[in-house]
Amino acid sequence: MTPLRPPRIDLRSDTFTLPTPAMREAMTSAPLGDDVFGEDPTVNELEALAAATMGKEAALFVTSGTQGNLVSLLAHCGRGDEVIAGDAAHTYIYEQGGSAALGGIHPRVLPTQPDGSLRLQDIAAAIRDENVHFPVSRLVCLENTHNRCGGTYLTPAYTASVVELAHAHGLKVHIDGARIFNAAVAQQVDVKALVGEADSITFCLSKGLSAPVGSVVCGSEEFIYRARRARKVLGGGLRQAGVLAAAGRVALTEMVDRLAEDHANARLLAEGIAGLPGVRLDMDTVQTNMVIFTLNHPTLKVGDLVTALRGQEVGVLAADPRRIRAVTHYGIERGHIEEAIAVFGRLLGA
Ligand code: TLP
Repeated sequence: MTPLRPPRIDLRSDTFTLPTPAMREAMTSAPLGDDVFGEDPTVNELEALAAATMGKEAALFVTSGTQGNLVSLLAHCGRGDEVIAGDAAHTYIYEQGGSAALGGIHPRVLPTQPDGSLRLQDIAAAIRDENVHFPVSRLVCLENTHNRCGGTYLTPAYTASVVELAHAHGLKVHIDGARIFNAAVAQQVDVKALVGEADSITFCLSKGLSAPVGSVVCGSEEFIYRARRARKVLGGGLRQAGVLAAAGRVALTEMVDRLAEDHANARLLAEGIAGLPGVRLDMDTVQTNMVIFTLNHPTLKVGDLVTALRGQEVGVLAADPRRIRAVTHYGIERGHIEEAIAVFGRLLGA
């Protein structure tokens, strides 16, 4: 098998970011211990920093965004409980239905709006009354920024209104905030305002923030205790995880503000390709570090264009059979975007 080689201009995802020199340095010198026993000082430090950053009591370092969402759902819900989520949510589409498969949690999906939100009236209508026939409505799950909607963000006011509605009916709220810092930087608000009174949040260190591995779940002490138990049964109890947490600490302290560059580059890319033959791109969706467009070209299908771009050292992903996604991140400079726009232009016959 030919070994896989990444494209030089890799816009497939911000998960492809490599650790910074400061992260590598921090990883080699981090004090370590056994984290299953709570004795890794670097993990403890990262968790305390993450909790304070999100305005929550406690935090838990986990291996990935998928694991963070799963342990959160397992900590909030029991078997037969129901989670209300969008039909385009990452937790619903891309996480193997883990909460149903492993936790017996029933998904109740609502139409995801083009901006990534769920309509308040849809949520209200989905909350079930007490009835022997029904599952128990337990949790609402939001996603900020929204992956399949093209990196659109939710505002503090919207999130607060969902939390208010959910809490009034005794439901909890979890935020899949894999890219919550992109949402904060784009809106120039403190990330705490985006989390507000939501009961839990997962955010990723290994996407735009460029750490090699890891995500963090934040919530109350009591919630994090249950999430920690769920992580252990999933085999996610790591030992000297401080080597990873050290990079995560650098991610949180040094890599947030520069996300604005990624947003400017995404905008540049979107403006550069929006007028090309076959490209249908709604500029209103280009709010953070993603560009998603529909391809309706006379000769090229999505798969053809993805392959042809790859042949010219530009990596993108098919979001679905009709749409292509490009993501900007650390390591992608303005010059790369200009090159990518030129390649798009040549291939689409502009
Ligand atoms: N998303 C990945 C892959 O699914 C394709 C990507 O490249 O965008 N929540 C959201 C909103 C996400 O976008 C992702 C990753 C996750 C959760 C899961 O994170 P990981 O990959 O760390 O399990």
